[in-house]
Amino acid sequence: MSSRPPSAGMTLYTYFRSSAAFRARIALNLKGLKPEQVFVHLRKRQQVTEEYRSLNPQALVPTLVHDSHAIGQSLAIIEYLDEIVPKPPLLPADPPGRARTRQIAYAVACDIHPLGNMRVLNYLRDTLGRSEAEVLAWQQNWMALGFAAIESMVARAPSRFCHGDRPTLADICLIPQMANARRAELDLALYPTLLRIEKAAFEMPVFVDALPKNQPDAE
Ligand SMILES: N[C@@H](CCC(=O)N[C@@H](CS)C(=O)NCC(=O)O)C(=O)O
Repeated sequence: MSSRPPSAGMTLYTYFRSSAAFRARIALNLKGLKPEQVFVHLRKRQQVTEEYRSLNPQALVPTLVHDSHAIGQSLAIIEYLDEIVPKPPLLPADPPGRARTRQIAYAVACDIHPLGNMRVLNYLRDTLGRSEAEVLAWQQNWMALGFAAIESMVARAPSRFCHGDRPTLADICLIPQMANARRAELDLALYPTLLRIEKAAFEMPVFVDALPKNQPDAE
């Protein structure tokens, strides 16, 4: 049997403030993986270079390169990690639990996060001529709508984390989005269950170590 550690040959292309990269960092930490990191400075537009696009044609972070396979999309990266390192599992064992976990994760990753992405906000500013106050209101509107729904989903069957007593894909998506919400000055007091889950998450070093402020490229 090979003694090669699973993170050998693994590189994460990341940016400290990216919440999609934050998701990948939490998943890597949960799996005990320590890839090399390459920092892609989004404000310096390093994501749109030919070199980076050759890895990730969407020009978004994160990208995970493993054994010369380049994988974009944080959820694809997280599922890949769960497949190559099955323990601890990032989804519950039962199909209804898996579906519920994915429902919460996708509510963040498919419906909240894309509307607050840098290029979307820059389009509002630069192409549509919207003011900073309008851009902030836009972000707060879509986050508030999404968080209210997730609060209702998790409050129906409350547990330590979004689903059960250990972190899953749902928490991996939720916690970085709550960091984004704070940056957008959203009042999180309206979501007490989410705040309680966030508190539980930050009792674990795997979440703390993945925080933007704890990354080598943090400014
Ligand atoms: N659905 C993608 C979203 C990735 C994404 O939006 N990344 C942002 C940072 S959080 C980005 O690279 N933005 C660059 C830009 O907007 O130009 C994923 O989950 O990986």
